[in-house]
Amino acid sequence: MNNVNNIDKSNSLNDNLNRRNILKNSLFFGLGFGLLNSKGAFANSININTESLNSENIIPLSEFLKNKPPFSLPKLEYNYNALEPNIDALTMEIHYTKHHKAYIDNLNKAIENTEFANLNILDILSKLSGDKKQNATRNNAGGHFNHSFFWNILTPKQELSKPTGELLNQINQDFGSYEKFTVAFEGEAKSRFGSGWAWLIFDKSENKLKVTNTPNQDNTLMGFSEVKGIPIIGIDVWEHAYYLKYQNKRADYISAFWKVIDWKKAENNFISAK
Ligand code: MN3
Repeated sequence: MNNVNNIDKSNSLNDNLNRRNILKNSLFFGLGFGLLNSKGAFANSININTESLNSENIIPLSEFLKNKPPFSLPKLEYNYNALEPNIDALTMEIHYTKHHKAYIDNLNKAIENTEFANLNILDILSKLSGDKKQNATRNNAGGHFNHSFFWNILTPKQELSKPTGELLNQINQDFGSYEKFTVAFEGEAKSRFGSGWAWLIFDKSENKLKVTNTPNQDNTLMGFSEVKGIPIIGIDVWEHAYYLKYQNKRADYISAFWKVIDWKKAENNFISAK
């Protein structure tokens, strides 16, 4: 199959129209808007991994929300070793080429001939009811979104060691200080029993940032999620995300995560989410 057909090749005017439609039709327009707008700065500041430019990797990571079924692995915009020593190259390679790829392949199989067959990833997530019959779609759609989001929020060349601007203001307002926020976020990441994710999310209904964690590949965009919100940053705390380098020391991996966050993208996510 030719995945080129799945990419929205519209010009900038159509892009703007599409964004307006997304804005009208989806509570989660902000996330896509932020991710799409952040592409330029991201791509300019890092090494493109040309080895990953095969036919399945033609969608830039920053545009993964534009991808439509059949889903494909978005192009990682840095080398596997680019996040060393905080995240090691072998973990990155296996995590991206094996784990993330498997979620995508299994998602494509799970949605065949179902109500989800022609939906983009955000619509799939929002339509999940929690019914057990949807478990394959739930696990693999979550896996695809979460990993795409995670790769995109990481940077090999961190320009800001902590949030600034509007995001910092809101963090100060909702958590008291940046330091108190990091303690709360790390608490979510450390206390997630077994496999899952920890998140900083924006709850639009309460106009508030929150930290939370989700089991397995669940996230706060899923229709049935008790805690709902638009992800601003998130960390994968499955053992496959850190075990080769950190073994049982999840806390050390979480500490290292702060050194590879792209806070400009996080702020873009926040501004768009509002
Ligand atoms: Mn993972």
